[in-house]
Amino acid sequence: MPTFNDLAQSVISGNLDQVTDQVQALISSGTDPVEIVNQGLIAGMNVVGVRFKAGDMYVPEVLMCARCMHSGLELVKPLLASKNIHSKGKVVLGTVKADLHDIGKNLVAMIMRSGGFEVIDVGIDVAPEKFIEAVKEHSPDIVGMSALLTTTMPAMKDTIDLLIKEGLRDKVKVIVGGAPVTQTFATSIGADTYAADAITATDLCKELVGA
Ligand code: B1M
Repeated sequence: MPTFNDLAQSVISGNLDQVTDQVQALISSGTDPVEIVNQGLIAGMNVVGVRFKAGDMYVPEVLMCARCMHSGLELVKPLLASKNIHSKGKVVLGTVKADLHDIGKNLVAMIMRSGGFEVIDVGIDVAPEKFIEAVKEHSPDIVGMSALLTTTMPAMKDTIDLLIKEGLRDKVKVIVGGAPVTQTFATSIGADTYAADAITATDLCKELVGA
């Protein structure tokens, strides 16, 4: 059976077949899907992040790693989803305007669903107006925003400001996250809460809806 380290290495090398085989082997052996994600897939992606920053990896290679991450997540998705059936609340979730990073957001969606939330995933590059449309259409309990770029973090504030302008701010709680986001930033833009990872995000959402 592959180790978590084997899986992380396969993500780092962008080897899609190997990632698929290893995730399937770990699932078949009864390994906790949350551990497969955290200790295998995310651990690999963390190394990719460090190498990308250092200039040791380039965008096409990172995209291969991202593809591996997506495929791995897709395989564990049904296991996470089947963990809970009663809806604890509704979350509209998206990556903010001009930001195309979706791995973390997809992971947050998956863990929230496994925690019993109904998640309406509005995708990437979501303009404030599109968040508002989704709030009007779905009446969620929570709006969740993800940003991975320092340049796109201000779009979180723009979205909260538009919620206020549209008279919707009191009707929803707002949670923000993503690598460059901090509690201080979240407080400064008027979000209700900030989470550093998907599991904390899910726990905090439960607190926000009193579940
Ligand atoms: Co980009 N990228 N990228 N990238 N990329 C970063 C973010 C960067 C930090 C890399 C670096 O330089 N070290 C850097 C940002 C610098 C900055 O702004 N400070 C960067 C850059 C510069 C760029 C481009 C501008 C590069 C270029 O083109 N020159 C470009 C921008 C494109 C755009 O968005 N407009 C770009 C492009 C890309 C790819 C397309 C190649 C690819 C994205 C593929 C995809 O998402 N489909 C990519 C990737 C993969 C990364 C890194 C390497 C990995 C991100 C990731 O998926 N991590 C990233 C480096 C890094 O973050 N260290 C980097 C794994 C994921 C599980 O973690 O998303 O942080 P994360 O999610 C976490 C938590 O943050 C949290 O939960 C998750 C874990 O449990 N979380 C939330 C996330 N959202 C949350 C929401 C919540 C709560 C928690 O509540 C709602």
